[in-house]
Amino acid sequence: MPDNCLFCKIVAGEIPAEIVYEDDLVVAFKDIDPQAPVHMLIIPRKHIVGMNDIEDEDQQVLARIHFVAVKLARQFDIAEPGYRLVNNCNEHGGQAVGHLHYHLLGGRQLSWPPG
Ligand code: D5M
Repeated sequence: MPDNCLFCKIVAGEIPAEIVYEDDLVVAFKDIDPQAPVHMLIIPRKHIVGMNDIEDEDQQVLARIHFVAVKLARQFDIAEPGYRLVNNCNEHGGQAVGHLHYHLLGGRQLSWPPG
């Protein structure tokens, strides 16, 4: 793992986080700066910088992230009336942390288009 990756440190347990789910491929935890009543991040254990760095071998982890998003949406009671799963990619996407992550947001009406 890269020395300076915040989310690798959360995966390794070196930085505390409110973990809501983990398995062999992914970890999910509450966002430190929530933008909605429910706001969690779902990340691969493997260090992948961002969407543009996904490789063939990562298809299983990407499928797992979607599966876990639905599981958490149901668990946190946002499956109905709905939620959003978001990846921010690079500068124009608004990506601040260089370890692939998906925001699971819900619990309020989300607007469209995004800013
Ligand atoms: O989103 C990066 C997200 O990461 C942003 O919503 C804050 C969140 N964040 C940053 N540090 C932490 C820690 N330590 N715990 C939980 N959440 C954190 P981006 O898509 O890169 O803009």
